[in-house]
Amino acid sequence: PSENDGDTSVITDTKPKTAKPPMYKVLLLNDDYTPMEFVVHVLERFFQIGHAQAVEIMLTVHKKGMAVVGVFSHEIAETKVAQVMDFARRNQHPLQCTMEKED
Ligand code: TYC
Repeated sequence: PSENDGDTSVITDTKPKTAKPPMYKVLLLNDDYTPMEFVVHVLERFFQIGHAQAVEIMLTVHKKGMAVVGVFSHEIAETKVAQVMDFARRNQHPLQCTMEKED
């Protein structure tokens, strides 16, 4: 058309070529038996969290029942959960770690 009046064919919507992959929260759960120092050690060792922040997160879990310790790709989150669960079991502590898809 020589004029563009009323032309509704102009495309303004763009489709992303690559969708961003979903991210997963890794959660640490409270229990009555796992020593506080063990939880702090887990946070330092598997999540590269500094001592002061590790103590803070551990106390949040202790008081509130759970806390998000990090957000990762599905593969990394699965690895973290497996590492924590294996380390807890090997040390005979009931510490539970799980993952949940982010909204
Ligand atoms: N509640 C535990 C205690 O009093 C400490 C604890 C904190 C356990 C965090 C698990 O994810 C946890 N010894």
